[in-house]
Amino acid sequence: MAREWTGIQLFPLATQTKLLELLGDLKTKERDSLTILVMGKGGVGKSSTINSILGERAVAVSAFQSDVPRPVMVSRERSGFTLNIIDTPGIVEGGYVNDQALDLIKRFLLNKTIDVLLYVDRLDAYRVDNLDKQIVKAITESFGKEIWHKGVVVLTHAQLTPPDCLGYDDFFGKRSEALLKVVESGGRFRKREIQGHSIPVVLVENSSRCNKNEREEKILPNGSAWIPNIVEVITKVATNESSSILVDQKLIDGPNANERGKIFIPLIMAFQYFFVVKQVKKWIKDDIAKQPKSSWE
Ligand SMILES: Nc1nc2c(ncn2[C@@H]2O[C@H](COP(=O)(O)OP(=O)(O)O)[C@@H](O)[C@H]2O)c(=O)[nH]1
Ligand SMILES: [Mg+2]
Repeated sequence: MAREWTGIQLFPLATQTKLLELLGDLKTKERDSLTILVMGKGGVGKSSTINSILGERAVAVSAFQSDVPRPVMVSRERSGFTLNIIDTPGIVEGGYVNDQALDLIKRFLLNKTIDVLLYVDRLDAYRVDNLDKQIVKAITESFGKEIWHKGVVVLTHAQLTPPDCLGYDDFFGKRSEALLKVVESGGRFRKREIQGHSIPVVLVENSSRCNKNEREEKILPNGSAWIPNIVEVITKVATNESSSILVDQKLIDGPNANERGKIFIPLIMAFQYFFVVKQVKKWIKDDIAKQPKSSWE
């Protein structure tokens, strides 16, 4: 059941106007609902970003462990338009992708259609590592690589002074490039597939100390008002030429789950016959031969 999206009225007027304009655009494209899936490591600001977009404290935020270890969907309605946002627990634990958490998310999403995937990480991280690759791979294996055509990379903690005398835009460029490379390799995209399907990267600053412009909108060091910007990118991706992702049982089971490995069955049976059955038969025969004859035989 969707509640009224009242948080929108708490935004500065300029933001409200822009958001209502974007919702209006969606309605002209005959979209009266959007479902956004939010994923990423724990503690990167997934829940905070959702709250910022909705303009209310809709999901729990914690500086430490995620307190709700399962996905939650928040739905808000505004003049006949429904926005669904699915918050998920971080899928990384102790340096590994947590398959159980991933399974939980998949089951939660069963029969839902994802219009946009927000892949969240922090802007103020200087390296990408194998773990990032593993997360992207896990998402790709769970929902198919097409999910990235509906993907947006979101970088939080965007109010920062870059290190090493780099300019803000240069730093943002370098960080985006590094992350997009991970997505491209973890999503197993070929060069050809990347062209024309570039994944947008957007900046977010959830802190209450985020700077504001003269219209009271939260702005980034490069001057852009980030809330209208992220919502605009979300609506663009939602309505791009790629189809939304329906999470059905087949998708959850993986490609040809029943077929997988079937061609090996004759091989395995032959192996069993020659190396197991024959050996066991030989042992039995030897045992019989070794057995002392009973006196009555
Ligand atoms: N400064 C700053 N802190 C943030 C930002 N986003 C999240 N946080 C803080 O980081 C911590 C984890 O945030 P949370 O949204 O719970 O992360 P999640 O585990 O990915 O859902 C909380 O203490 C947030 O207040 C941000 O953009 N800037
Ligand atoms: Mg969270």
